[in-house]
Formats: sequence, C-alpha cells, structure tokens
Amino acid sequence: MLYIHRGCPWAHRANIVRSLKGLEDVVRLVTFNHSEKSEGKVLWCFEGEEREPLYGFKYLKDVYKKGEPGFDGRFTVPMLWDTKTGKYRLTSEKVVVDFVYLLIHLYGFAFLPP
Ligand SMILES: N[C@@H](CCC(=O)N[C@@H](CS)C(=O)NCC(=O)O)C(=O)O
Repeated sequence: MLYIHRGCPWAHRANIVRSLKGLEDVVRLVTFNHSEKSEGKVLWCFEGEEREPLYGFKYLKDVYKKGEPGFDGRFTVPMLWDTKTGKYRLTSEKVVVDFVYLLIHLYGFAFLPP
C-alpha cells in the first residue's frame, strides 16, 4: 500500500515509479487530500467521511502507529506499507529505491530495462 498526499512531490515520485513499473495492481494507492497541524506536526488526513481502506483510519499517523506504537517522529509521505507484515518503510530520499527493492523482496519481481 502506498500512501501519498496530492501536494507532495516526493510522494508523486514514488507513485510515478509505481506506474512506470506497472505495479498498480500490486501496490494499492491511498491518496490523502487534506492536512492538519497538531503539536507542531503535520497530520495528513482525509476530509469528511472518507477513510483509509485497510483500517478505517482518518489520519496517516494512525497507520504509522500501527506499525510502531511508540513512534514519535514525523508522519511523512510517501509512506509504503507492507500489508503482509504490518510494517512500514520510511521514505526519505531513498524512497524510490526502497520502494523498488521492497517489491523485489516481497514479490520477486525483476526490474529490467525495457
Ligand atoms: N525527502 C523527504 C520526503 C518526505 C517529506 O518530507 N514529505 C513531506 C511532504 S512533501 C512530509 O510528509 N512532511 C510532513 C512533515 O514533515 O511532518 C524526506 O526526507 O523525508
């Protein structure tokens, strides 16, 4: 599962890789369209009644905390969530590389040039 926010260029980068590699059916996309601030942190979230499809959360922070209950860092996007293990991959500058290598690890895909 790839969590992004519409306004984040790094998140778009991860999503572009997802599309270029034809992984739309393997990695579901969840797009947050809203944000709030709380205690100096950005909280990516849905507006209104919309909820994230795996657990019904409104906030991305709750997915982070599901993976690591004591997590106290930034709740950044893009965030790649491994639905099999219930762990996430933090993203930083290595997001695309992590993304591709995680998929190779999980699914044994070989990414070769066309
Ligand atoms: N290169 C960044 C990409 C991730 C990032 O900073 N994303 C922004 C949105 S464009 C974010 O989630 N910010 C929330 C925050 O800093 O709390 C990193 O090193 O983590």
